[in-house]
Amino acid sequence: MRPRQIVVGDIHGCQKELQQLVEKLALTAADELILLGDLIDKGPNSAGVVNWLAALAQQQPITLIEGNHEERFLRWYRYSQSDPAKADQFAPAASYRHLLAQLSDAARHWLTQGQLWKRLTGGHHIAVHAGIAQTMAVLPPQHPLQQTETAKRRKHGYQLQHLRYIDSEGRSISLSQEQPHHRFWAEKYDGRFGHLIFGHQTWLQSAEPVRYKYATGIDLGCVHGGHLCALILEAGKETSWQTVAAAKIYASPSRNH
Ligand SMILES: [Mn+2]
Repeated sequence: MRPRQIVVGDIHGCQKELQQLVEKLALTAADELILLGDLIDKGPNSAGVVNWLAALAQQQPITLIEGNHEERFLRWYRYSQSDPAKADQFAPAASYRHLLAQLSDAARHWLTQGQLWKRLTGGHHIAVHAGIAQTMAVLPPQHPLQQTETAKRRKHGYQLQHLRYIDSEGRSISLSQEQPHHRFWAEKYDGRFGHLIFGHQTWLQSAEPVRYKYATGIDLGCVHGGHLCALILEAGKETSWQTVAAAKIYASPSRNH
């Protein structure tokens, strides 16, 4: 069998479904897992997911794309080392402390090794957590939120982790500013960087990948009682996909961010 690149959507602490999915995939040592981010928060066992994946990464190539939930947790973690008063102002500081306490040293380190995007074999597909607005001319650096980068490039990195809706000029709209005439970014994306495989935006009503002309969404809302989805590529071409249905509804979909 040829080595596969297997892109996995938002896990959000759903360890049981993740393990079922990986079992279904029957990985060989040459297969690479590419996790689209948002491994943590909302669901039943964030620490279990990260500990398990960090251990799996010892025997399997795994690429972690950093989602907005990892970005926020890691921001809190850095403050907890340098400025505890500021860390305490984070809304979920108590749950972050609990998560940190449950992570193995190896898992905590592994979680800091994420990247903003990855170009897959063959060069045609890019894995990204949220999306890319049509106004972006150059991809930001692959490694997130380095303070040495210019503010503009850091902003672009942030967009890759958060983007949902855009205005008529293609500019990113924050979740609270969203209007009915704004469009989902993938409807307008022109393929300039290749075909994007993305998570972040939940399609609870779909049991299969959601297709746009130049983008494919695979967050099927496992934590909200939907499915955990994996898109499978060989030699740079999509060959199939796999899903596992959630065992239950772990979190209300109304808080979809
Ligand atoms: Mn997200």
